[in-house]
Amino acid sequence: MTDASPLDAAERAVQVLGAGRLPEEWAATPLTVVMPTYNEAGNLPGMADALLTLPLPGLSLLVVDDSSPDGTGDIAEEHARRHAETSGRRRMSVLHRTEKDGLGRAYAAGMAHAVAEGAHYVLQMDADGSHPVAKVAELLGVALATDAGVVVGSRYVQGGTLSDAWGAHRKLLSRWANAYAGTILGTRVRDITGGFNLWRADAVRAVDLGSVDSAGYSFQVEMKYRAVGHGLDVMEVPIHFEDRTVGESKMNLMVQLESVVMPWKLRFRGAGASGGADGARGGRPGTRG
Ligand SMILES: Nc1nc2c(ncn2[C@@H]2O[C@H](COP(=O)(O)OP(=O)(O)O)[C@@H](O)[C@H]2O)c(=O)[nH]1
Ligand SMILES: [Mg+2]
Repeated sequence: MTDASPLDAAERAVQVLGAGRLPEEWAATPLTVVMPTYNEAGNLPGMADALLTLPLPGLSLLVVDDSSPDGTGDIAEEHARRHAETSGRRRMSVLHRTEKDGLGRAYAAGMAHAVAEGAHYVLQMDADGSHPVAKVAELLGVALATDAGVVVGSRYVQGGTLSDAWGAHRKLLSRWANAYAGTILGTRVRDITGGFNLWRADAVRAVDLGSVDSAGYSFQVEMKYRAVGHGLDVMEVPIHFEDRTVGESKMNLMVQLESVVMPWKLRFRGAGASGGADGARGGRPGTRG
């Protein structure tokens, strides 16, 4: 990892991952999955079980619930009690917040908490099954094998795909929203709006969560823009993005408006993005996009 270029390291990572399992010492890396929930009672238990049965003993799950009226917070709490500790770290815990305060605020609180508790890596992940559990080890492996501060589970690099349940119109809208933010901000991160992102702890500290402006979904864009501005390497690994089958999307007009305005705000404020898009790498690990 020290004497090879990031490119060689990424190629090695892909070889290791091709074996289907991370080496033991990598699998034990303290990794916290931060999962914001609002009315995800039908999704959360299955997601938690899928994550906690991965061959990743270092993985902990932190649910950030905004007092969901459907009782997601209590269900998560009960589930957490059933999962035992490993080597002193709780496998699952819940951060309860008093009111619905937006996806971005929930992530900021959860990621700060995870890093303060000693996580070496933090993974952002939705509770609705859109993000593939089977890719978690690969994201971690790529992060460990390279200098990447952020590894993006990407819908928009070669090999990335969108749910077949999405019609052409919705796919186009998603692509357009991604291109909109990326073009205004001049970044080469291909999936800048995506929400399945692995962060190295020092990268989380570098972006300074306390000063993040976005309350809602534009958090994803703002965080990656900040990462690039701080000179962190951003790598993208292709994923298949599934449509949610249970529960409802929390996307609303306010959230959409914030996402339209935020790229302009960030661009004109600078947001410490002096490095522009340099440092962003697209494509499979080992390729430059
Ligand atoms: N804690 C919290 N979680 C939220 C909030 N808004 C959305 N979420 C969660 O964020 C994730 C993504 O939201 P989702 O509605 O699936 O967004 P979509 O995929 O863009 O339609 C899900 O796990 C939601 O439950 C919020 O205000 N607070
Ligand atoms: Mg969703």
